[in-house]
Amino acid sequence: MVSFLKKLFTNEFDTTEQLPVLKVTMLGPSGVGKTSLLAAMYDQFDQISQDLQLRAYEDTAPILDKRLQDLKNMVGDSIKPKDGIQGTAGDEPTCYRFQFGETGANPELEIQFQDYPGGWLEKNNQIEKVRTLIRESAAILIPIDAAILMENNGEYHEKFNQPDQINDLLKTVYRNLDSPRLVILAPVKCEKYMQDNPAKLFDQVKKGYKKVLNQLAGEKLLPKVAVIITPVQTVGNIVFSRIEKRGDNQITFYYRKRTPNDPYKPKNTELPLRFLLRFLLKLHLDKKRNYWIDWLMDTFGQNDSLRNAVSRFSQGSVDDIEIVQGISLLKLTD
Ligand SMILES: Nc1nc2c(ncn2[C@@H]2O[C@H](COP(=O)(O)OP(=O)(O)OP(=O)(O)O)[C@@H](O)[C@H]2O)c(=O)[nH]1
Ligand SMILES: [Mg+2]
Repeated sequence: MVSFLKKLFTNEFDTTEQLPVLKVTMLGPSGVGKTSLLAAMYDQFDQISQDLQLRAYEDTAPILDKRLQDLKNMVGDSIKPKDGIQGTAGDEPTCYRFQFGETGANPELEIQFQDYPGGWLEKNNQIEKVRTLIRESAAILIPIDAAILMENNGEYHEKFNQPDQINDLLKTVYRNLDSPRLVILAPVKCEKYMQDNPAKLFDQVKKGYKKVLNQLAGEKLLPKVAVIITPVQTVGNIVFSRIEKRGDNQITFYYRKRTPNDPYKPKNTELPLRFLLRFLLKLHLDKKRNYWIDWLMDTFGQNDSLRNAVSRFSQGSVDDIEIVQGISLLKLTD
């Protein structure tokens, strides 16, 4: 029903007007859950904010609706995530486009999420495309496969979450940064750990991404880069169960339902977006101006009602997040 309504509204809401564009890159190797996270964020947004709306453009809605259906189907009897969903394919990054604005008013902003096949991180001829995406993006969203991070003392973390490759990428792209950026570390597939011991999950993220965090906390980047950790439960009620190893390279992580009748019940899927908007609003309030933000901030600046709606949304409950650095880039009140 919701997706039907979304489609209906998508058509109505579209305008031909050119909106200011804000780009966000999904960054991470194949299979961590980039596309699924995006679909889950989109699905839950309506239910979380009454004042604000995020509408997928016509070309975006069907792909994400399909992915959502796949996620919801995971709450079936047997769960074997590595089999379930097809990875992102193609030679060009997929750009998911959304119009963002106040409910009942014209959209004010286009938010573009850039998604690409995670395999590109391992291909020399494609890595330049990923660098360009990051360079053009105000924020990057790094989904982390939490089971891989946490289980077997993180034995598979380097190999499958590839923190070193991410570190190398940021080293090149974030050199001489000319505008503030937001880095969101988002553990997914984290249902079990958020239930058992959230503090341990946060700790492991900081250990597993130590080089990245050290780099971003360097003298030059510290004032310009905000870093947050926000675990997102994209499915809810599906928890890690076991690892199966066949030969050296065939490793499968299995998940199970907590109890047989547990429903699809995502949690905290709106947090990344909440912080993204908070980051933008803060930039506006600080009047930190630069080439791409200029245009964008004019939007917030001229529209008090939108600014207030964003401010309300972005200050909602924030128990399950940690601001690692850059609180001054995110703090709205003293
Ligand atoms: N248990 C569980 N599995 C998930 C979750 N999110 C994604 N998955 C599974 O993880 C696999 C990879 O998810 P994708 O979203 O396709 O990952 P991706 O990063 O976009 O992968 P590429 O497109 O290949 O780069 C899929 O089989 C999903 O079913 C989650 O929250 N919990
Ligand atoms: Mg994908």
